[in-house]
Amino acid sequence: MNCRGKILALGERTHVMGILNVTPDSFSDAGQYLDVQQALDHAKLMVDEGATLIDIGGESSRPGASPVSSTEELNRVLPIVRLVADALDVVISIDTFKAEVARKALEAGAHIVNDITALHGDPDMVSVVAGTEAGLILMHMKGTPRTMQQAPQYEDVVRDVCASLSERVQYAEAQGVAPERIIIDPGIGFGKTTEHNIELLKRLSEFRSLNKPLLIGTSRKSFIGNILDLPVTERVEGTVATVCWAIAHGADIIRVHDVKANVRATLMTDALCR
Ligand code: 8Y7
Repeated sequence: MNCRGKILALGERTHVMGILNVTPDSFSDAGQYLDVQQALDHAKLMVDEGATLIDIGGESSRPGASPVSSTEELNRVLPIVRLVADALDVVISIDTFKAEVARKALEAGAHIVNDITALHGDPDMVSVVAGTEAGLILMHMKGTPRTMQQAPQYEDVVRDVCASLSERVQYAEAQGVAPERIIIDPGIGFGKTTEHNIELLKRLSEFRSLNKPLLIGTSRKSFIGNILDLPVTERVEGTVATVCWAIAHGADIIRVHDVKANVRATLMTDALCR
């Protein structure tokens, strides 16, 4: 996959995307990386540990989080996108659903747009992506971050999410996004109960029918906390278990906070299943 000149060799191995939150209220790294130097150090560490992508986000998508303006989001992410792009040989994704933030982040050196609304958040997003050679992650979410955990219901969660992603892929392609630059993601935890998340993972291989690279983000999420009865700081092993399972059932990219543990698990799982 070629994203604005940067090559991501998919299929041969699983790629690990390290999470770089630049929000004062993000749910597991609260306020730790607001400082740009600290953020760069954290990105460097993740790359040293084996991350081949860094996902930079300036707005918390935690359930119930309050929205931030484009200006505030840009103030948070742009300096860091620039620094990471200059200093590190890594694929940068910008976690935003705002077209203006995406456009400026791509200009500053990002390669992929990670849109958790799958182009529902901003009508201008699709043309920003189509007008560049950026990659696009289409993630499924039911509702909005504020409302998504209010008793989500599905007829068949896997079929519903598959159908929704398929429709979003068709829309993106019809609007000019290159088919080979689209990545899909079922959006673990976004408008899903613990049972829904487990069902999505159990039947993950059904997403292969969409013929797109598959990204999975389970890192430290509540369903792991619910099953293990552990707080967010104690979910690494649970996360690793889901990562190995996801790779064995078709994931191409995994999005995680704890890069070292998950890279080791990924290399081992790749040796067993690829
Ligand atoms: C995901 C994500 C988050 C995910 C993609 C968290 C931004 C919540 N989760 N993007 N973002 N997939 N593509 O717990 O699962 O990290 S934020």
